[in-house]
Amino acid sequence: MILLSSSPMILVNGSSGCWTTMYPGGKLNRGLSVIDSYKLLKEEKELTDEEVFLACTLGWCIEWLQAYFLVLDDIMDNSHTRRGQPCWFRVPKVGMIAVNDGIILRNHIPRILKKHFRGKPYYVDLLDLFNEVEFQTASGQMIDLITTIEGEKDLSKYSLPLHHRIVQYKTAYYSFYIPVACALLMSGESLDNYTEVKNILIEMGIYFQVQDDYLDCFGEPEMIGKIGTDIEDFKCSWLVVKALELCNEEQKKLLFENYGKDDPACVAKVKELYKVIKLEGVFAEYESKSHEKLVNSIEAHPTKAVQAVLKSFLGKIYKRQK
Ligand code: DMA
Ligand code: MG
Ligand code: MG
Ligand code: MG
Repeated sequence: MILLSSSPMILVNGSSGCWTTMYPGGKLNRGLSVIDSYKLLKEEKELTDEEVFLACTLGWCIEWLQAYFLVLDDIMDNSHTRRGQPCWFRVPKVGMIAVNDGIILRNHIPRILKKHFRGKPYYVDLLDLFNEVEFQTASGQMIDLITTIEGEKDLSKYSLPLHHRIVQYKTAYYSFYIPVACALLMSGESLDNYTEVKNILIEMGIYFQVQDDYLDCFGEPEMIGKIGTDIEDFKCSWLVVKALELCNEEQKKLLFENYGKDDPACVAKVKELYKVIKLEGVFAEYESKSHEKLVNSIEAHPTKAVQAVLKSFLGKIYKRQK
């Protein structure tokens, strides 16, 4: 497998056995954030070629982590498309070999770290960071999945605190905390001194997953590159949690009867109900309030360089359409 850090083109020796050129079609936000954050932490100083290379390498490690999670997430969520193409496990020659491909993607991380960071004073901290974040994400995925087990589905258990716990673990650490943590370690910082920054990044991650839940239902598949499955999958999505808060008894009955059914007519009824209770407007309000709260927390941070890192991250996701 060859990584070209300067372009989003990757050569992959996939399970089909031949060398193919893949255009991943992902936004690479997580990976690019390492280099962006590192540049901002260095303020005016010009980066050396080695620094650029190492920051890109860590960026690619995060993209590999993301690819591994997504390949497996699409199997578990029974999804159809990803990044505008069929999910990897839907490719006929691949099928469940995708599970092993996911493991191979994941195994590249410690191998890349060993190759390029073994001699660095922060090597052990990097390994520990990737292990810890993988564990947090897998724990989030576990809570996300066990609430949807057949025979144990119970909409009355869905609440904002449960949603908060799921998305904090399944999304925030690997999407928001790890890119900045990598840049901080490369700058020689100790992560113990950055708990406030971590908390802001986790809040940003929660906001990002609420957007993901919103786009699952209201986004354009051509734009987001995937077809939503949260309603069919009985997911504890921000939308259903809000709907439960806003529905009258009759509407609640409709939700209980139609949510989590793999039937287009049931899905359509749920989407119609979301329109009737004006969830799009509720989301728009949540979006601007969250943004305001995040900006206030960022501006309360004492260092300008750290503020710049957080603002740049927030700017990339505010009102995103994909
Ligand atoms: C994503 O949750 C979490 C991980 C760890 C991949 P999701 O299933 O809502 O993501 P997507 O909407 O991209 O399938
Ligand atoms: Mg999914
Ligand atoms: Mg999922
Ligand atoms: Mg989703």
